[in-house]
Amino acid sequence: MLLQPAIFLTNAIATAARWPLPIDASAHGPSLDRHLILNLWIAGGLLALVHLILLVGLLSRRRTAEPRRPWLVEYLPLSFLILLFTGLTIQAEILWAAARYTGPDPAALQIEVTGMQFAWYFRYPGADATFGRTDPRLANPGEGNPVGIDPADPNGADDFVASELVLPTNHPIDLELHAQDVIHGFAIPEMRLKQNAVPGQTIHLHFTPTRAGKYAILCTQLCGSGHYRMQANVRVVSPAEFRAWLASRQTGATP
Ligand SMILES: [Cu+2]
Repeated sequence: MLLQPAIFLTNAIATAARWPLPIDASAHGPSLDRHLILNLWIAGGLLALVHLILLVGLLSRRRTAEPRRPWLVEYLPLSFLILLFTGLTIQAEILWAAARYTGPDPAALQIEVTGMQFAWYFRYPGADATFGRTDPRLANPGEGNPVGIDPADPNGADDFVASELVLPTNHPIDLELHAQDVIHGFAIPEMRLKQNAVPGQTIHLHFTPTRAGKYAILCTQLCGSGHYRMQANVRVVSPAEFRAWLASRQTGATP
């Protein structure tokens, strides 16, 4: 009867020991991982402590009419826990805000990300580094204009839209998130990024990829019947490869 819980516990410890986090491919990833692991250790330690106290209480079975020294057994630990969790929350908020509210590097590469049922599209501003106007009424994936670039705006003439996000290593990136229909969840586990794309809102997310490779971009919000296949790739390449890819796209050649 005790065999099943024992197997479960052994598996849980073995999984935790291997620590199956995805690899870290962004500059801000290690600080988020450190905070996550610190939280897990603290929560695990408190869980063990609570069960130890419960066990000691059950086994000792000492009863007194009035609790003695309540400040020592109640108020002091409670104050410590309030301080601890406030500190952890503030630190988590600082880490979260660093990718959003601190503002990107002025030299960051601007890319517009649009989520729609059921695909991600990535618009690059072209040689003029300026995005052209868009109009949702012009959006037509079947005619090669999935985000609705307005042909009347000259700034949009050199914009191009890719179905794969290509980024150079060690260069700051500023993503501008949009959603065309419903809420989509933009997530790249290896970049430690996760942010909802909300219709009618422009949400910025900035980061620096540090490791070349190909990683999956997921949608983490149940956005409709095709949600399961709403995926794209991010390909992080060397700056020279990125320049070559950009040049091939700007001249209209197939990458
Ligand atoms: Cu989606």
